[in-house]
Amino acid sequence: MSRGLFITLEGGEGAGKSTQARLLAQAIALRGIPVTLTREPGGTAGAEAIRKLLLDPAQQWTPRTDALLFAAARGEHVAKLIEPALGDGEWVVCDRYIDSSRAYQGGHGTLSDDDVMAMHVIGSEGLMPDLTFLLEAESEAVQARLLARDGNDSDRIGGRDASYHVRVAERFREIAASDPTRFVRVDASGSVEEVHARIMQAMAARLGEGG
Ligand code: T5A
Repeated sequence: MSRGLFITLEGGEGAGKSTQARLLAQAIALRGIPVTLTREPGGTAGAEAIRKLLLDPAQQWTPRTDALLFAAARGEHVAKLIEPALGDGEWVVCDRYIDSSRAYQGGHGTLSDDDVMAMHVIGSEGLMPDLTFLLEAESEAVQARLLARDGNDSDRIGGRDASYHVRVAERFREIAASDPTRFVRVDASGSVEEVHARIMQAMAARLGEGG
């Protein structure tokens, strides 16, 4: 049995990753390919418990603890869900993965990209996706989406100021530029259906549908 394809979706808050991950997994399943849809932080009971700690606004983790907790959650997720599924020949569609840690925890402030990748090697044996979609949308469109969904509520990380998110978007672009074979940058503006169509266009070759 051949190993499954590991696909991740990345980008800032409200770019539409969860929506597009769900649609992509449905499209893959419709073609008769076994697929697991999952997310980070989370995906297993233990990693979901760590997610609660990470997104609790009452906690003030240091940047190092923060990065270690994300790496620990990922380690559980990879060992107990992602790796077994890929080994069984299933495709895995994951809403955020290591590139989120590189963009949010690494590359600026306390930890370098190398630090984050070193934690990834220890926590998850360095497992990298085969294909990563970076969803990029204008911040005005994203704000409107999040306001419509959440009102004024937001989690600890999503609640940070605009300049923080600009830096994160910049980091994502740098990371994508450093690995153009793995990354596909997707214009995430427009309707849900339009964005899905762009992703499916980029998936065509992988699905054996030409294009
Ligand atoms: N984090 C995560 C790290 O710091 N390091 C890490 O290693 C990891 C893994 C996760 C937080 O943790 C941080 C990053 C995050 O801050 P989360 O709640 O999972 O927290 O946050 P997000 O992943 O950003 O989830 P969001 O739900 O906020 O964003 P999505 O998934 O990009 O957007 P989605 O699909 O939920 O859509 C948001 C809203 O917009 C609508 C949807 O219906 C929804 O209401 N929508 C659209 N509306 C109009 N047009 C479209 N094209 C639309 N697409 C979606």
